[in-house]
Amino acid sequence: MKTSRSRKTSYCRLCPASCGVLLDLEDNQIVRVLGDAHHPISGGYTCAKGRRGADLARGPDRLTSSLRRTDTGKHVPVSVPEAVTDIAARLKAVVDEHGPESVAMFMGTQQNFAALTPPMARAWFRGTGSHKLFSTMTIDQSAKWVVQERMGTYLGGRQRFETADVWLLAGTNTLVSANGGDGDGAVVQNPSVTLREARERGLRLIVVDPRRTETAARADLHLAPRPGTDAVLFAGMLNLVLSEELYDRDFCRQYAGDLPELAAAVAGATPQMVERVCRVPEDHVRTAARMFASASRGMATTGTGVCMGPHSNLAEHLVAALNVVCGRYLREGEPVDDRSALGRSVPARAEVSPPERGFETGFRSRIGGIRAMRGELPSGILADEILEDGPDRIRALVVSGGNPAAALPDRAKAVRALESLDLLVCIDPLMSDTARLADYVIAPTMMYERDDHTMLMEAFFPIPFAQYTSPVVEAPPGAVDDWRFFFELAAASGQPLKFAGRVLDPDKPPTSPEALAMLAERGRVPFERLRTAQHGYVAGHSGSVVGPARAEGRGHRLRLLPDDVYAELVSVLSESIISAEDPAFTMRLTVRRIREAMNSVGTALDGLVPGGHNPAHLNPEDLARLGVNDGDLVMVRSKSGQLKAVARSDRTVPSGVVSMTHCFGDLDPDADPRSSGSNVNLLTGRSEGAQAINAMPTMTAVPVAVYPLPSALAK
Ligand SMILES: Nc1nc2c(c(=O)[nH]1)N[C@H]1C(S)=C(S)[C@@H](COP(=O)(O)OP(=O)(O)OC[C@H]3O[C@@H](n4cnc5c(=O)[nH]c(N)nc54)[C@H](O)[C@@H]3O)O[C@H]1N2
Ligand SMILES: Nc1nc2c(c(=O)[nH]1)N[C@H]1C(S)=C(S)[C@@H](COP(=O)(O)OP(=O)(O)OC[C@H]3O[C@@H](n4cnc5c(=O)[nH]c(N)nc54)[C@H](O)[C@@H]3O)O[C@H]1N2
Ligand code: SF4
Ligand SMILES: [Mo]
Repeated sequence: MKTSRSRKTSYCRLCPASCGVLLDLEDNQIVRVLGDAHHPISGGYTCAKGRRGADLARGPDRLTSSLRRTDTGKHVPVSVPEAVTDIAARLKAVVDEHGPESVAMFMGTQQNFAALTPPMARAWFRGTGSHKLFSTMTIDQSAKWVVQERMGTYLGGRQRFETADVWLLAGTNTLVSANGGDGDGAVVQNPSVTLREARERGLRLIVVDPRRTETAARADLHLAPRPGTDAVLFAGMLNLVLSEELYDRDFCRQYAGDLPELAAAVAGATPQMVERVCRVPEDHVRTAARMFASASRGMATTGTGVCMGPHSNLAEHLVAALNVVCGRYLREGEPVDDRSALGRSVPARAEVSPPERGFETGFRSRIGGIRAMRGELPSGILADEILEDGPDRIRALVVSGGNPAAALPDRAKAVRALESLDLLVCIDPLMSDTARLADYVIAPTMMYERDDHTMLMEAFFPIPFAQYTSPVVEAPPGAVDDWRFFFELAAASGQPLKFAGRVLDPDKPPTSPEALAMLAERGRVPFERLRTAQHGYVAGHSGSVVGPARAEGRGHRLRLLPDDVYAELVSVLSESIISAEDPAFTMRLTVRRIREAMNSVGTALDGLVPGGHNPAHLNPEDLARLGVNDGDLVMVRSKSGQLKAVARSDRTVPSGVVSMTHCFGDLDPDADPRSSGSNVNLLTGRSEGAQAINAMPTMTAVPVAVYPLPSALAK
């Protein structure tokens, strides 16, 4: 029979970049993924994992039907309607006995790349009446939420990368992560070319990263602080900018509160002190502060390297304060930064929304009295919420597009918690670690099998842009769209489902395109035009400008130095905290990402990740000191635990640092790290400390010790 061949356009949904792709089909199977050269944003770029996107859907781990765990612990196929009926009944039993707070949901990274999943999952969850909502944001960059809650928000918008003459990237390796500062949308698509073009038009790049990353290698100035010392470094930068009067007086006068107090508080962070604590040469700190502050436009943005360290909330606050004192915001009359195309655009005003400190009033957990922020409890307390006795202990958990068994701090405890639940439901197309532990695994459609649009990713695009895609290939017959599972679960539980401003009729599910249209009805892109725009739709600038402050907003100021920030700053600058060394753990474990995997996605795909594992990257000098060769096994220990890993010699890593990526490793901690890698969260946990407010665990700059491991002990 003749092979039928065709080519379709779509976009990749493994990360926020949403690269345009061309899919070559043979007999209705995707045989090749290519970059779409006509795509207005990604311009033909794809990364290694994006090009394997179709293989993810076909690999041996792909679930073609949902699964139920039997009494013997074996997973057997179950139809979605049967699973929904059972799950609804079991949730009801839990709620009848223990109340609604015993039900929880964990929202993972991959649920965000299907436009319908987050709103529908949240709509189901709201109907349960529980407050136990968790997401990866609180094991990622929730320091950014904390900053807004304590500092307030300037409503005029931020200066953009596209028109900047300086940019500072701290703790983000955007050439690999396509991140550039979560939600800041700097250098996301086609990062290498985007960065090169920016530098060609004169942008000066400062990178703050202990490692000489791919991004740092492109910088005009690379500061390589000792891991975990960002708070001191940024206090030092602020000190220089304020004492040398390089700050924006006009912006500060109108919008900043506590400026003299901040100046006094950072006065002790002299360049000499920064050099001592951070090991960044004095003159580099001076050059960085002057380069940043004397340029006219551009921000400092951060990634996980700052937001996962000790004192992450303080460090992030100081970075934000640097942007404020340099006035890196849009003023009245400037064109707005309006990248919403399908989403609703919010008018920009030259006004401050004062800090709300929502973490002081949200739902209070019995674990450490931690409170919800923005409707979520921090994932750092999820395991305790399940394990610790109490009337509202979590007994049923629904995991949507996440893999908490691999991603949560203190892996051993996280796994114990997930195993101890009365009911664990995991919606995942692959047999993840979490799926292995689940009572029900719901098999959803994967990216090229569903209708979708880019509404939730607009903040990551450089211009107002939207794309729609229909399913390109058929889903396995047993798979269900994620959103449809939540719709059916709400219906089976008799819960109202509020979605896109209306209550949906449980007997009349919308089609996916109908639901996508509902979501986008307040946007400015006509839905029918969107659906026919093959390479996406460039919406053009709205023409709006930043409006004046309203009368009631004129007195509001950004709080640069609230009392709790002040107290932490004083104690950090008193030095003893940051430089205190435990002689047993003198090295520092740091976070990193790799091109070939997106958290756990791709880690198990044959031939994608080199060697199939995540090595412990170490400086060659450290390897020599340990008597270890590249490829040998090492043991890494922290106060919280230990792991075995394959050592990799890497000159980009400074001496004294172990750089490892996350979401690898078998559930069995004794498995050979050469085959499936090592789970870094065996090293994180309570003994490494957690932030007040958001219970953010320390996941970078973790004190560790490294030992050679004879191969005989590998097993
Ligand atoms: N290819 C790929 N892309 C991804 C992901 C992935 O797994 N793979 N994950 C996605 C997700 S979920 C996220 S949250 C984003 C994260 O995006 P990024 O935050 O950009 O993540 P990384 O590339 O790990 O960059 C973190 C950098 O911080 C540095 N660092 C470590 N410790 C410190 C420190 O104490 N101080 C400073 N200043 N720097 C430090 C590390 O050396 C590293 O280069 O990436 C997203 N994109
Ligand atoms: N030690 C340490 N721990 C970390 C980090 C670190 O740097 N160091 N990083 C943290 C960060 S930033 C994050 S964001 C978290 C990541 O934590 P998670 O988001 O929990 O982890 P992922 O591996 O991204 O989980 C995504 C899951 O979704 C599944 N999936 C793929 N496509 C679909 C789909 O279409 N529908 C559904 N329903 N599921 C799908 C995948 O198979 C995978 O199991 O880890 C955190 N943990
Ligand atoms: S950067 Fe890679 S994973 Fe992200 S959307 Fe583009 S091709 Fe997909
Ligand atoms: Mo993340």
